[in-house]
Order: sequence, then C-alpha cells, then structure tokens
Amino acid sequence: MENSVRMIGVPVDLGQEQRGVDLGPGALRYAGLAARLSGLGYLVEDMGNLPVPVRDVLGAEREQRYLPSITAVCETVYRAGASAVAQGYLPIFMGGDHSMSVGSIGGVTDEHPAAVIWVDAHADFNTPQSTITGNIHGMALAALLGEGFPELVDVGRPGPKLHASDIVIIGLRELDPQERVRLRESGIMAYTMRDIDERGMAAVAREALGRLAHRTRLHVSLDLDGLDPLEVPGVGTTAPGGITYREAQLLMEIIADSGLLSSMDIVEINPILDNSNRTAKIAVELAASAFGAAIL
Ligand code: 4U7
Ligand code: MN
Ligand code: MN
Ligand code: MN
Repeated sequence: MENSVRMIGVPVDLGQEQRGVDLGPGALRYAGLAARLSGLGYLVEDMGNLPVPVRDVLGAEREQRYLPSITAVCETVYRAGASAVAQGYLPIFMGGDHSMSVGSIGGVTDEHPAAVIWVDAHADFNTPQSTITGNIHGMALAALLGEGFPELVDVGRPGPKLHASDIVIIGLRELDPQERVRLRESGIMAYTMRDIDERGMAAVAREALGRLAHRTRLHVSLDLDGLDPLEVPGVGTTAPGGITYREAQLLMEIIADSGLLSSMDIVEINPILDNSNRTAKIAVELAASAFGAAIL
C-alpha cells in the first residue's frame, strides 16, 4: 500500500446527543498520532479539520436530528476521502461521531471498492423506522448499504456504497430489537463478543479477513466503544464486556499482516468523558499497529 498518510479531522458531534466527540481530532493530535506514524516511516500530512457546523447555532435543525448538516458534512468528508485516495494517500479520518463514516467510506470507495472491518459494540444498522433514540450515528452502516434517509444513502454518489458481503463487524454486543432483526436478515457477518470469548481474537480476525478476501483494499472503521469501557473511558455510548486492549492490538496486528489496509476511521472518542486522554492514546497505539508497528 501507499506510504503517505493523510490525517483528516471531522469534528462532528451531530449524530448523537452527548457533547464532546467534536474534540476527538484534537485529542488524537495531542496523543501524537502524526509522530507515531512518521516514526514507522510514513510521510504524514495533517490536512486539519474539515468545516463542521457547531451544534449550538443549529437550533432549527434539532427536530430533524441535524440530518441536513450531517449530510453536508458527509459530502465534504466524501470529497476529502476520494481525493486522498486518488492522490495516493492512505486517509485516516479522525472523528467525530460515527455518522461521518457515511462520507469517509463512501469517499474511499469512489473509484475502487473496498472491504470494511467495523469494530464496534454496536451495528449502527438502524433506520429512521427501527431506531429508538433517533440518533444518526446509529444509522451509519445501514445508510452505506442503501437503507434509511435517502439524503445519506446518496452522499457523494447515488445508492449503496457497500454490499453486505464487503463488511464484517467485530465486537458486537448491543443491538436494538428491530435493528437485530434487520442485521440478521442483512447477511452481514458479525463477530460478537461471544465469538471472541469462545474462539479468541486471532481466529476471529483471520476468519474475518478470509471473508473479505474478494477485495484488495481494506477500510477499518474503529469505533472506540468496541473496546471495553474500563480500558477506554472516553466514549459516550458505553457497553460493558468489550474487546480488551490486547485483543484490539492483536486484531490490528493481523490486519497489518494482510497488507491490505487502505484507509481508517477513528471515531466516537469523547475527551470530556476521558481520563487524561487515555482513550486517544490507546487509539494511536491501535492505529500504529494497524499501520505495521510490530513489537519485535
Ligand atoms: B455508535 C443505539 F439505541 N443503537 O441507535 C442507537 F443503543 O456509533 C446506539 O456505534 C448507537 O456509537 C450507537 O442510538 C452508535 C442505541
Ligand atoms: Mn459506531
Ligand atoms: Mn458504538
Ligand atoms: Mn458510540
């Protein structure tokens, strides 16, 4: 894969209610993401943050759950992702909440398809009909498959951006009732915490990559709430019993071995809830492993 990384900040907090995820890009910068990746031999370019409207001035959109602004942000993210890939960069999208992945994954698949490993406690597979909270960060994966708000489905280019067979979810442990039915019917492969407990992360990671072997490019969408909240306190939507730090490292190390990593999201870090930026520091270590930092 390419040797140049482009960091793209997306300080969006409109996909959910909790304040603070908009500070994620800064937290990742302060935790040393650029230096860590340069130390691995990558040329790292930080393009700064994309423009995102501040929630406090969007009063009128509140009852629409900020759909117009989220759509506009995702259009911008899409273009940034598509140009990064076209220019030969490996983009790292620094969220922000998970709604931004509608733009990032759309953008990186603009020219060539990619497989996606979605690391998350949740499936983010709700539609406006199935959701309980109404929060759009819980609808991102559904939109990428062509379901839900048409504005989100059509970000960047019309229609679905992924097939069910292009995706695996790892770390799943919390689904809403209708979302669960939808996910089962979708054919998406999801490795739950039970699978990780029973089989171990190495087996899960290798099988996941095997299922995605029909693609030559791999996007990792890392929602930090996939990890156990005891290890990463700086996330808004916590679910107990998550992936341990070492399991997450092992997953990233096995991903690095595949040589297929072509882009990455790091989302849902909430520095306001964190403990001395621990969550961003862990995210930097996980990104480093995904980009090939080996222990020995
Ligand atoms: B995240 C939830 F109800 N399912 O839809 C919803 F539990 O990007 C959570 O994975 C969604 O953090 C979590 O609001 C979205 C809820
Ligand atoms: Mn998520
Ligand atoms: Mn989540
Ligand atoms: Mn979350």
